[in-house]
Amino acid sequence: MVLNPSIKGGLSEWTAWSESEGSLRASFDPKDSHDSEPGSLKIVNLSSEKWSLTQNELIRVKPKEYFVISAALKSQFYDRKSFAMVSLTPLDLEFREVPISGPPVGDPSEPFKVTVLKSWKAGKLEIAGTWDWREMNGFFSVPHGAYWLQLSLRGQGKGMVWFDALRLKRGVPSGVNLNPDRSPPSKTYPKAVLYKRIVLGDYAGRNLRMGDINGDGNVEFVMAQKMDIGRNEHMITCLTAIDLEGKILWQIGKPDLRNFRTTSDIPIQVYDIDKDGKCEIIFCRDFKIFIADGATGEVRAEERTPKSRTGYGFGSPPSFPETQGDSITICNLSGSRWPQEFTLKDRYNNLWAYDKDLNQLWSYTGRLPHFVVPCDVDGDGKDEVFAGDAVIDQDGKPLWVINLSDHCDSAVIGEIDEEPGPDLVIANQDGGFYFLDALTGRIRKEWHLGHAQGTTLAKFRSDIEGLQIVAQTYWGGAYWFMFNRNGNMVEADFDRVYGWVPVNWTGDGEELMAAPEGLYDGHRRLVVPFPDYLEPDIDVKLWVYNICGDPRDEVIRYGTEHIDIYTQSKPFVGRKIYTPKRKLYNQTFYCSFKSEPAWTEVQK
Ligand SMILES: [Ca+2]
Ligand SMILES: [Ca+2]
Ligand SMILES: [Ca+2]
Ligand SMILES: [Ca+2]
Repeated sequence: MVLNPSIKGGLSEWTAWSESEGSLRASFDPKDSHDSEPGSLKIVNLSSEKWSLTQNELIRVKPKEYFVISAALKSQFYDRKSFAMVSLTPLDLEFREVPISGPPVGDPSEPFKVTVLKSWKAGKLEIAGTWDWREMNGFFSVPHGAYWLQLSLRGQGKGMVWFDALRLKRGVPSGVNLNPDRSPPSKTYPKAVLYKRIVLGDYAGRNLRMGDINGDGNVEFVMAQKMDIGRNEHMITCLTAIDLEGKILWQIGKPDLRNFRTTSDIPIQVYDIDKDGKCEIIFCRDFKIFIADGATGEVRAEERTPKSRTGYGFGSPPSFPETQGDSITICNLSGSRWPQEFTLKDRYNNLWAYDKDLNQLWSYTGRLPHFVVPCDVDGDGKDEVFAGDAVIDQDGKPLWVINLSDHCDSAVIGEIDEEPGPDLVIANQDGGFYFLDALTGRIRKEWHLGHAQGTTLAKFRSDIEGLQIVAQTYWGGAYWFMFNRNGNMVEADFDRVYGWVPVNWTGDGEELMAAPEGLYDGHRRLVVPFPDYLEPDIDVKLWVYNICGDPRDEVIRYGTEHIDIYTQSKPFVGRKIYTPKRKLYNQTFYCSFKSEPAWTEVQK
């Protein structure tokens, strides 16, 4: 079936609605067209309110049917909060909207699991800012319980938007595999063995950081608790450092299990900023930035956090004169031999850069993501910082700014496609997944698949050229996708997600994906189940680190009461072992995970 709604033939088939009476103008624009037929539908909205045009006829569908939706959109909006979209709403047999329920199976890429995932977010093509015609494509599976789809064009804010070449087609994009591989894997995997089980005390927190904080060659854990303050801010209440035996090394603040939960990142990283072999603790608390000695927790340096700024007003307005900080990212702005700077951000408007002595270097105001991504994009040895809507040079000046609908949940920058030069992949919530040239911001490909939440870059499949991108959606449908290096979809799963943390389990160059119950390969097969795991039903989180034995990863699985560390049952055999390049010190809940190929000769 091809549905080609008559958006050129007048408005008799649509019902118009506007929150602000008399502010909506919808008309046929004879002069502007994207496809070979003349004209397009032009909508002018004169108010900052919401509007919609809903197609009178419903589209008959069955649950689990696959559709590709495509359209060309062009926009001219006057502020950064305005947007428009093509939208499909799933309806049940009684014409009520079908809610999407959870919890998602697998690591959902949020720090929490919920049972209701709210309204369906797939089947939407969103645009914001000012753009010439952009072809936009989406792919979806009709949600369980939905028998009708209602098509609408909707938006909010002052400006103009044009729609053309709207198509809805039953089917699957070419080259996409929908089903997990049922055949046995062609290789055998070392089994997972429980290396350590740490029973946590009243200091347990959803936020876990790792690093060698005392220079004894072993990794330690720092757990953070926090409480909500103000409108959308949070404050670290307690930091506790424990060793691999679960012994408390030091504690800052007062532990309280009521402060376990968190729904976002918090401003703390564990990182050796002076390169003396012992990690420092860089964190915010009580409206101050601290650098504390990792071995003792004693404060070495402190500075007041920056003055609050409303910026473009995304999220809630600031509650306090100074920012409390949302996340900290280590970066190399000075081009030194190791990264010695960091950025601090608020939600979701401002970013401040600091050196290791807590001098503020610059600040930026834009549409901030959850967690910025540092990477040397222009090849001068100094990091640029991707700040959600811009790549910012090391001196604070943007190389480019882009205006996409919604905000960035996660992103990765790396050598992804075949053309030399870094590429950027953005998961921009309801706005979609984007593949861009990192140096110019040019969009090479975009996919509209739901609430784009996670992007991971790693080598998951030896049968696919280059690295793969694993992507997840969350709100309104937890779906999982794999893309090849050209941004073409190769795998899709609308029933579950598998996790986003890559695991170098075998050392043979192919990584696995960490899920709460074990490790999946790039064909969605559970190849390494975790033995004896506890807390099966709650939202455990996963991370990787080389904690013991050879350079292969151990998997850290942590919940409310335990940290479990899994290692391999067998030693590595071979002449060279996979040791991918990562920045594990920049830890976030928001799946900006990059694992790039590197190998180490095994010493005889
Ligand atoms: Ca240590
Ligand atoms: Ca140090
Ligand atoms: Ca650079
Ligand atoms: Ca290891």
